[in-house]
Amino acid sequence: MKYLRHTLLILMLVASVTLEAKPKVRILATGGTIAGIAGSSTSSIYTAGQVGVQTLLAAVPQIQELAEVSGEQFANMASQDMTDAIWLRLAKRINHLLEEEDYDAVVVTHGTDTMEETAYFLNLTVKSDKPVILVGSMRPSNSLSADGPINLYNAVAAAISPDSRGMGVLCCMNDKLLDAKTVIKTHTIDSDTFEGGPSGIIGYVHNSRAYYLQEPLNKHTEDSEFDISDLDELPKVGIVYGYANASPLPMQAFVDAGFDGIVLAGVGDGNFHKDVFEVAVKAQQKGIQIVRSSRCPTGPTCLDGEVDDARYHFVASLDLNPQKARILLMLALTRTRDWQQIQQYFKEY
Ligand code: DAS
Repeated sequence: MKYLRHTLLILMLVASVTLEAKPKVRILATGGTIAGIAGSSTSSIYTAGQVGVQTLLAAVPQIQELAEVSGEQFANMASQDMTDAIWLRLAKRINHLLEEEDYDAVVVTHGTDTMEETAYFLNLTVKSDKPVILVGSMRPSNSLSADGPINLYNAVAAAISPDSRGMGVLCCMNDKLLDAKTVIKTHTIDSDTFEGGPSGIIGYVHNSRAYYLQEPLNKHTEDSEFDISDLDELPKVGIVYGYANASPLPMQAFVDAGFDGIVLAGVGDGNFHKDVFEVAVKAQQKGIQIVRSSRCPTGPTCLDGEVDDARYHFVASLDLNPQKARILLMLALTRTRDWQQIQQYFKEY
């Protein structure tokens, strides 16, 4: 009898250790190529946002060894159709999952076309230091050597890695971890398309673990002062592309449409054609905030380079490209119209 009691005690101890609670990870599926279907396994002609979250999870059963993973079909779209309204709903859902439903991390499956923008928007609006990781793929789900399954597995592996906490919102693609501020899609079709700009990748995933090389320098997530909890819409901000002999019509159209802000994807260090410049000065005088950014893929848009920003009350985007400058300007305009305070936000975020 004594032997039986000892054996039972040992079995219970072993069971308690092996059944140690796994981290709870929620997968929010929004569509993209990772959920895309091509005409055949070797075709690159496909439709994004066709496969449901449960199918995505079924393709990677190994994920269940990492964490207690559950899926939620948040949307199923091509991310070129992403909207500000969906961003607001997504940020609120993530905040609720992390703060009210006590999930340990959230992974968002997403199209690659606007993944960098969604990541940066969430970087400024998620109010938790728990990992939030966006993941996609460059090949459709039924492709020969589809990259979605391993990307999804790696994203969950990174999401449960203790070192991922406090890193801000990340993207996980092709074994790389990229931070929300610097991540950029650099190639239209290459599976290694995501890069981290001049500062490079923030880390990588190898053998089911995340390894970090650096930390974000900018404010993000729970240190962010932007609160979207009571917002149902965002200020209207458009982007105007700069080029030789540029027409002022696009910028004038935004002014006439009553936009709250306009970002210029300028040439060089955020410069614009004199005809466009005239419209920008008048727009700023009407209270439409102008932000100078650049079409150059790397390098800062500096304050007072060839443009006297202080004189015209323009803001320089510093290290943010046009698509991310638009996001920060939208959120800044939910708090202030003061150009100097907005410029300070561009220094901090
Ligand atoms: N159109 C692309 C998108 O949904 C497909 C992809 O690359 O995910 O972003």
